[in-house]
Amino acid sequence: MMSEPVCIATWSFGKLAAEVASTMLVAGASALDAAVAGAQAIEDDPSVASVGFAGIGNRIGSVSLDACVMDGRTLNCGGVAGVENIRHVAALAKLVMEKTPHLLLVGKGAEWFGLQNGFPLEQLTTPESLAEWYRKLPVQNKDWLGHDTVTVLCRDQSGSLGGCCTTSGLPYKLPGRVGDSPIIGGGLYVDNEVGAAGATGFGEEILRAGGSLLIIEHMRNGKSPQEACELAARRVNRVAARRGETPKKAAFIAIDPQGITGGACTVGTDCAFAVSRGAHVAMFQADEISGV
Ligand code: SD4
Repeated sequence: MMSEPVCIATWSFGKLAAEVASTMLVAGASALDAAVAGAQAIEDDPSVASVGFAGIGNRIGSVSLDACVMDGRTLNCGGVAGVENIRHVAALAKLVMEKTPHLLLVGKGAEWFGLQNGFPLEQLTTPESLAEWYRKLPVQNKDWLGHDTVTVLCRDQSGSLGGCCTTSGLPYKLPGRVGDSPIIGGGLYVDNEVGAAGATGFGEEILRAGGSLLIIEHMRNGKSPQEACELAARRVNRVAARRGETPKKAAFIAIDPQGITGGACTVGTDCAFAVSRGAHVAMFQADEISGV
């Protein structure tokens, strides 16, 4: 029996990712291919200052991209981190998955691998993105600065799950800093037996709390996608409370093999997400969770 294609993607620009992914899913594409194509539309959009081309730079003004992908059918996965001259890092992560025995390539090694496989090397800053970087330099990462990663989770017509997470990471991060987004189990985890989950927000806190794999394991133990995302947000709150800190912004999305979706975030994260069913895309607001 054919499954209804479903996609869930983070933030308001997730709408474009869901539109692109759902068009592909309806045409019969695999969940992973659709997720990567959806994410790539955001990587290509210079008006999104937190993903791909024209992302906001690190402390020294370089754009440094992170991404990963995972196929829920095979548990095949791959990631790249600290990539400074290739824009389509989601596709590059997929190639790491397909063509190497490794899961994660970083920096110059990832760029060399991309170059060997036909990815063009390019300048990822634009005059506008550099001007924006300079304008916000005085506040740096003391504030959120609207910095948002796109995580795209899909279920295809065969009922299989696939996902992708791509970002330019926290703005003004130290050179070499890597967050949760390219880490399998951090920014993304996909397992057809259970579901798919992804994260956005402060990577340090997402990883400290256990990341996306935490959501998958809650679902494996019987929680719904919504309950599991709420538990992850609570865990972020709890970890922060133990450390005497205010919880930082973090949001989680998930989908199960039946196509049921969920989304939750810490208070003040204000995270919208897009869900497509068939070709229809609708926007939702992640529930803000204050408890621990
Ligand atoms: C990171 N998690 O590098 C990413 C940033 C992000 O929404 O998700 N922003 O920590």
